Amino acid sequence: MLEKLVFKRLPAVPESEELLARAFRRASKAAHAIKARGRPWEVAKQREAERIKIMGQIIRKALTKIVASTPSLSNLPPFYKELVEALVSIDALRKSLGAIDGTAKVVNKLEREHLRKIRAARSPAEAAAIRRQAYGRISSVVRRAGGNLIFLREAAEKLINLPSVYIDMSTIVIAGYPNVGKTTLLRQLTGSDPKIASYPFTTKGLKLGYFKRNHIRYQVIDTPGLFDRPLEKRNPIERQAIAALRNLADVVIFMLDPSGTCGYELEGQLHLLEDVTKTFGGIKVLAVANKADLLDEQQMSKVRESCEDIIFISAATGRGVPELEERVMKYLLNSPSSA
Ligand SMILES: Nc1nc2c(ncn2[C@@H]2O[C@H](COP(=O)(O)OP(=O)(O)OP(=O)(O)O)[C@@H](O)[C@H]2O)c(=O)[nH]1
Ligand SMILES: [Mg+2]
Repeated sequence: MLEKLVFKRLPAVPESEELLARAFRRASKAAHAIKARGRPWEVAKQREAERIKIMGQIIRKALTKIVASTPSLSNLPPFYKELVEALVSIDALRKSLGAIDGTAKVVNKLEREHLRKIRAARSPAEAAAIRRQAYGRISSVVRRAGGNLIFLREAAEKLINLPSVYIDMSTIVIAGYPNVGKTTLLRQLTGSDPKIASYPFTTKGLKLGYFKRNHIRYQVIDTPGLFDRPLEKRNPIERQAIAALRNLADVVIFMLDPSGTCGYELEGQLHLLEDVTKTFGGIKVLAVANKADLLDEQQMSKVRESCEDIIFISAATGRGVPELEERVMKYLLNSPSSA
């Protein structure tokens, strides 16, 4: 079963002043629309009541919509959980959503409380004073939630750009140091076309591509460059790569650049390879040396010394890529998860 997961249905989160301005505007419009029937001061009272009702309603609706349209955090598949954690922190997200939910409830309470008072008001002036008091109290409650609204808005902006992945599709993850040619290989394997550049950190999020073999689709995930360092030192961009490796990879293409044109020594790259192989114990890691078009005999034998199984390719020219693909397919077709 294929399951494509998306974060595309996130709410547009307004800032507190924006929300208040919208509520004031709508409330005043609604009050004017009331037909003048009955004694003038009864009409005035009705108008004040309408303003409180509509103001409260607009705010409550906006706030509960934010909470309701955020995907349930407890039911997220592990990959997305790790991704959300890396980018925004699940705990902070939960707290903010809780606070917004609480604000909606307080607004509801204030609305009802002041509507009751308006009903008992004895003059238009008194009704207007009560309405002003309601506006003031509701406004300050909404302003107090302003920080949470900004946090949720920024979180939504980050999450909405997350890729949709097929959780259950056979998946190849390309990993390695920055600037070694990972994205160039994604393009060779799948024809997808994300940005490639001659400097590190070009890829800042996960990039996806697909290819078909014998009517079966395979998912290829290109990841941001990783350095050789412990997880707790990794930044949110690197942690997306880790989330893909840990949760989605059936096989990893670990790319080395022995030419040094990436800007990093081979030693650090080999150490990262060892670390990735150890950390994700159950997953097959294929070591690939890229930029073969630039390598001399000495550079090649230096890599062979450290990894006997190394596959030489040139992602840029395509040399060696079909052989790499064969190795990947052979592994995927024989792996237990392909059953
Ligand atoms: N000569 C040569 N250059 C290559 C080869 N593969 C990639 N490059 C170049 O290496 C540079 C980096 O390529 P990318 O594919 O962006 O590398 P990346 O690993 O995705 O980089 P980040 O996303 O920054 O981690 C680009 O200038 C590519 O054109 C290759 O096989 N041979
Ligand atoms: Mg890249």
